[in-house]
Amino acid sequence: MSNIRKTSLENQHWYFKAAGENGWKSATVPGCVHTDLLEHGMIPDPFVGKNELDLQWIDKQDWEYQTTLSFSSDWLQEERIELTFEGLDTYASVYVNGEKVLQADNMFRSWKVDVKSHLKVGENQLLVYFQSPIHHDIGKPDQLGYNLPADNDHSEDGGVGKKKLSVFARKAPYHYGWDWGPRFVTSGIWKGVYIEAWSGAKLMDVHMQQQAVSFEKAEITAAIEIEATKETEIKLVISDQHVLNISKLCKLTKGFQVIKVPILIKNPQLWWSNGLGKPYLYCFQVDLKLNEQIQSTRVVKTGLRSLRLVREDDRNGQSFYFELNGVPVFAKGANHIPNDSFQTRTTKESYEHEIATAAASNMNMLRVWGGGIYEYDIFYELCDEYGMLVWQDFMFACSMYPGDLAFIHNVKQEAIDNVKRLRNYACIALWCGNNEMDAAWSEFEEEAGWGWKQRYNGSQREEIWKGYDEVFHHLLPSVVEEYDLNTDYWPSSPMKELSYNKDQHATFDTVEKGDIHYWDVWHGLKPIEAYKEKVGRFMSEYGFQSFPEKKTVFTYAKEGDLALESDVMLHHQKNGAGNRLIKNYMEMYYKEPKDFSSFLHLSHILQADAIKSAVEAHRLNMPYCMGTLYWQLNDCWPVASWSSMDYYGRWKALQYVIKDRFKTTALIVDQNEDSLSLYAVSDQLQDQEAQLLLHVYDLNGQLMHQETSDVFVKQNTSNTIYESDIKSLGVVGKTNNVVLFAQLTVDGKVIDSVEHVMVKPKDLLWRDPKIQLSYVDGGIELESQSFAMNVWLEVDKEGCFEDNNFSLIPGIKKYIAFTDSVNGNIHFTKTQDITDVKVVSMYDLIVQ
Ligand code: BMA
Repeated sequence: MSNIRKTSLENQHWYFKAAGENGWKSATVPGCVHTDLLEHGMIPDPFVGKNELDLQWIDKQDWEYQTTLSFSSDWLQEERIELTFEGLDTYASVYVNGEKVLQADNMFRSWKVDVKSHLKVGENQLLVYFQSPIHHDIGKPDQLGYNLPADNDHSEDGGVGKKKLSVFARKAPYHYGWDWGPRFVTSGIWKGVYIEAWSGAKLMDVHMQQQAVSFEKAEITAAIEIEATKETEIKLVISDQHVLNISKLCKLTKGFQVIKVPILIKNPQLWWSNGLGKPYLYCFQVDLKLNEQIQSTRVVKTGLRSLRLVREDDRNGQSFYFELNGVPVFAKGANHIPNDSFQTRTTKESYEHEIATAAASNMNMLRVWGGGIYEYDIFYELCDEYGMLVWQDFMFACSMYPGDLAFIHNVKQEAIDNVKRLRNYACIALWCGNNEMDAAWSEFEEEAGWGWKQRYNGSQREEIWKGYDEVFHHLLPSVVEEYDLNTDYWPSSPMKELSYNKDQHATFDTVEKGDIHYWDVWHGLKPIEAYKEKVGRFMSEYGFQSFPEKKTVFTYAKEGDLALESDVMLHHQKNGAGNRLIKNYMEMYYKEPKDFSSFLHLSHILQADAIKSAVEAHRLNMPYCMGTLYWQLNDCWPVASWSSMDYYGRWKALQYVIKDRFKTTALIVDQNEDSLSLYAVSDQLQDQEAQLLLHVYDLNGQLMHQETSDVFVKQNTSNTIYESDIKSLGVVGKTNNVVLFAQLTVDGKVIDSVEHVMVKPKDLLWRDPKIQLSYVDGGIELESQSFAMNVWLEVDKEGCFEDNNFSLIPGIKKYIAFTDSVNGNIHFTKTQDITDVKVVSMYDLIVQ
């Protein structure tokens, strides 16, 4: 028990109203005005139909939130009484008993203010006044003399014409709209708020700096920040859940100080990313004792590991990979966006569902993309627990920002706050300055980029780049260096290297260095096969859209809206060309879908097939390529998007394909014009002696060709284990009627198996597979009479199957378990009873 008095202001009565109006109504804190209005039935559901467009008035309005605080005289006798807002969205004035105590202007900062002199015994009023972010910033483009580029800012939907205001507010960029997100410019107390009263001394922060970590020892420095109201003697006690127990007597001076305590842990249990080992967590506790009594306590839960980004010249260019505890890690994962347009209503359970999904899908890295928020702590806690590395962007994306001193100062404080908050998490692998700004502006290569700089005259261009250079090449790296020295910084994603010449900028073609966002498939309309040609050192973005499943579509659309180009379907598609692109790509690869429902379903298959091609190309090029993060894991509302899991956490076909293709050892088929290769890609840290079995069947299940061989699968790399020309498989002239089945076994245990068809799905000789389904041991068993592709299981219960969107070869039965995903509990070891499972396959979706 510490002597610090702390009271959270979250569990008390808050009220809100539009400024200048009467009638306070109850409010939820943390929360935001949109969700409070919704709670009172004052607005319709923002996600339904085109309601978004009717709710744009909310951000043109100022809002007030208030509550009452009661204090006893004991509280008021303490020397310090500090009010902390962990987050205010965004332009907020805070008043205590009518007196202004704080002016906030950055959603991403936390604010602490001493309010002792404003408080009285008994009831006190706390009021937060939010100025409309739109009114606050509307004059800024004119002041600047030009509009800054911000292509995703849906200013016109917001009724402010071409004025891109998102860049002026240090507020989640996606609130202003994105190519997968609606425009809801929120206001509110979006994170925790509390009051602490104390006297003497208090721990302000503890940073467990991991100086050097190896299998033998962990050398750590606990950097302990303390604030003291007077000179005093204290004792610091540092312990963990094992034997660590260090005491240190210290003399404090009045004010702020940092005390550093070295810690040595012998033979530490290391933290490993998912797939490589256990993500072991230490629980360090620091107690500050005054007169042998605990005055203040901080707990830091973290994993011990060495982690760095390795960029070294090699014969192919320059490496780009993460090394964890000395092991080069192939990063498998996705880009994460906020889980809700109103992020305050994302629950712990939905975060757990997301991270458990990532782990169950054999991922080991997520990128917290720069157009959203620095995530809540729970996100990183879960990443630590599940062994999920985090590539952390600073919150700047696809825009250029102002570079005036006030803005830069604000960004500096934001960076310090967030680096300090997140630096203890074991998962933090990289700090990255921004998303796509270096490539989009392309300062040193006139012809490249997104055509932004051409919109400005010489001095404007200079001014914009100067601001960029200051923030991303000076300010942010220096904050990382000062506050989180052991984590690497990368100025922009994607980028080749910081060279200050034309070699700096990544393009779709610069595959030898840095990271790449490859969008020539999808935005660039290239065929899916192009994924194979453009494999870089680290693929940090590439993506392919699909619609959400029908159940999800029905949360925003009515039966009558179910048409590709209906107003409502188009409204829930924020990428202008999106619906058409899906249709065009679909025509390239598949037969015509039977009806609209089949079209929705086929869009999942298309997306899954596309991303599968990309992931396989990336993995089989290991160790040249050492990372693949597809765009995007999740959604912030129900929408057609690049996500593999929709707003409700429902797995699309892609999620299952990812789970399968990200297996620790994966068997990959690579077919070219007239040859075929098989790869065993291993992320395992031991070599494996394996057996490869290869069968070719006709679509009725008749075996046409078989081979077996012993193969050696070298650890942590991609191995070519089979090469053949198609001729020798005996399938020439019959490729539309065959399926290749390959299986890798180690000591009799199947490590991976794949089914591969040799022509585009639309060219296959389709016949009714007549799938039979039976319920066994709580799971289900399936078999088919002829080859079935994209077999899809559906049940009227939220949860995930162990596998889905799979193939069935006649004669080979498949057993599938189901897990409900309550509390993110995605475990397939113990299956749960299900009944009424519906099964369809590609055959049922297409016109014969
Ligand atoms: C990348 C991302 C996002 C965007 C996605 C799809 O550019 O960084 O900005 O949503 O592509 O267009």
